[in-house]
Parts: sequence; C-alpha cells; structure tokens
Amino acid sequence: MSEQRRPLVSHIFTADPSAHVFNGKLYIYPSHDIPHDGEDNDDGDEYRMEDYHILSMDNPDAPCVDHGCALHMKDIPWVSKQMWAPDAAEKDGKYYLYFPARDKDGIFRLGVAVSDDPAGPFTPEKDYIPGSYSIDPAVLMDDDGRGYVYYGGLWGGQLEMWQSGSFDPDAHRPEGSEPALGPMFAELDPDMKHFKTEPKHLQILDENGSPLTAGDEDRRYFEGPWMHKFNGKYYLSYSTGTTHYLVYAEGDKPDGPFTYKGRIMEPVLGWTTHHSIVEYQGKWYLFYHDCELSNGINHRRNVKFTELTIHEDGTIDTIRPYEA
Ligand code: FUB
Repeated sequence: MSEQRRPLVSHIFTADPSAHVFNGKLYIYPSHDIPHDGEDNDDGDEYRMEDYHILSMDNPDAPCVDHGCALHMKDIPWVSKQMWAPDAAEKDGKYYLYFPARDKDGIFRLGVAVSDDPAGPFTPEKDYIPGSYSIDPAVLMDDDGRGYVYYGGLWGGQLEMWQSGSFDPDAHRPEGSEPALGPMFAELDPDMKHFKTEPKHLQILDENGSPLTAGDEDRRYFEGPWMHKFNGKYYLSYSTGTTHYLVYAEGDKPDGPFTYKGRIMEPVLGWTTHHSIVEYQGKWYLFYHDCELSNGINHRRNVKFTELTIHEDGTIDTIRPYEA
C-alpha cells in the first residue's frame, strides 16, 4: 500500500528529506530530530541533531527501511553540534554524504563523508570543505558529469553573516526593498571533496527581471535549496522560511539567473519546510516533512512524500498538503 502523505517512519523523528534514485531504489537522506523539552528560538537551537539515518524504499509503493546510524558526530573531528539537513551524490560507484554542522567555534560549515554503499556507513573527512559555510547543501550531478552544490540558510543558518566574505555575527540583515540574499553555488572539484570554484550568491529575479527583495517574503529565498533538471532547464526550488512556502524558479544554466515561477506547496504543520524532488520511473515525487507525529512540535518532524505534477513546459502544480 502506498505510504504517500503519511510519515515514512515513526520510530524516530526525521526531517529535510533529500531523495535520490541509486541502483533502481529510492534512498532518502533526512535529518534525525532529537526530542527534548527546550524552547524554540530564531537561531534554531531546538534542532539538536547528532547523527544521520538513511532510509530506502525499493519503489514508491514499498515499505520504508531505516538502515540505522550511518554517521555520528562523535566520529567527526571538526563538529561541535547540530548535524542539520544533508544530501548525497554518487560518482564512479562511490557515495558522498554532504552535511552542515557547527564547527568548534559555533560556525556552520559543510562536511563530506564517503561510502561504497548508498546506505552507509559513511567515513567523514577530517575537516570541513575548505571555504564552506552556512547550511543545507544540495548537490546536482549534471548530465556532463559535473557536480554542483547549492547551499545556505538565513537566521540560524548564518548566511547573512558572510556578506562581507568573512564571518561577522553582527552583519546587517537585508530588509524591505534591499535585494534578497540568494542561495550559494559552487562547482565541486572532480574529487567531490572540495569546491572547484569560488562560491557565489545566485540571483532570483521577478517576472520583470528585477532581483527579488528581502521584504518579498512570499517569494524570496530563505533555506533548503534543491535543483532538478527538466527538459534541459534548471529548476531551483527552496523554502521561503517565514512564510512557510516551497517555491521554484527556472533558469537556463546551473548557476542561473533564475526567474521565480510559483509555489510547489502550501504550508505544512510546523514552522520549517524543506523538500527534494526526484524522478522515479517517469513519475515525479516531492519529499517533504511536517510535524504530524508530534502534533506540531517544530523540532519533532517526520518525512513524507507525494506525487508531483510537472507539465511539459516545466510548470509545477501547487500541492495543498492536507487536501486529496
Ligand atoms: O533541520 C534543521 C534545519 O531546519 C534545516 O537545516 C532547515 O532547512 C530547516 O528544515
């Protein structure tokens, strides 16, 4: 029986699902939420994750399997806490897990870990990716074999603090009619463990070609980037954070610029929205999370998925998560 729009697993809390098809199966790389009774705040201190469990399904109708702990922070020398939203990529039969976490100075960085098996266990590099910062890495392996990483998140994700090129905890947050910050972009080195190019901010434009503004909270980037390709075009999707939408923008190149197109999903139960989009045997699926299992506790989330309708011109039908 299909598990669509139901929690994929209920024995642990999971969030931020990055789904991929590897070896004909669906693999899901989620965050692993830890239940506690502490308060929420704008820095996201309530998200205290310490490890990753990889999930898989033989197909969208099959049961979901938890492969157990694939990487724990105690085994990563540079990490102090908060193993947030991960993603994975495959190259030449090896699997690379990309993840954000705070370093020993409390600064979010991106790490990478390697395995021969998409379900892990993963062996981490001893240090974070040089030049990396902020959160929510998502990797696109393009048709020509190049890898690109998209990342960054506002507020607790610290993206605003890097506008000068170095870490400034007191940096001004763009607001009102100031241009919004886009997600970061870098090409991966062929070794998959370094950036080949200097990271840069991506531009998201409105229908008139003007950059989205920071005050345009229904459309501007907040966190959780994802990239899918459709009919040769590049689709950047992301969470609008404060307004709780999943939205998308279209571009001709992996590094944009991108033009805002519309909404993928209306708000779910819980503050955060974070998703991935994957094609499996000719059908498209949206993986996402809400807080159904905890009845709305923001840091006790559960991953779900649903079928997504993508039209020939690349437009995506908006999903209302609690309507049939
Ligand atoms: O899971 C922790 C953070 O919450 C993620 O990094 C964000 O995308 C949001 O889902």
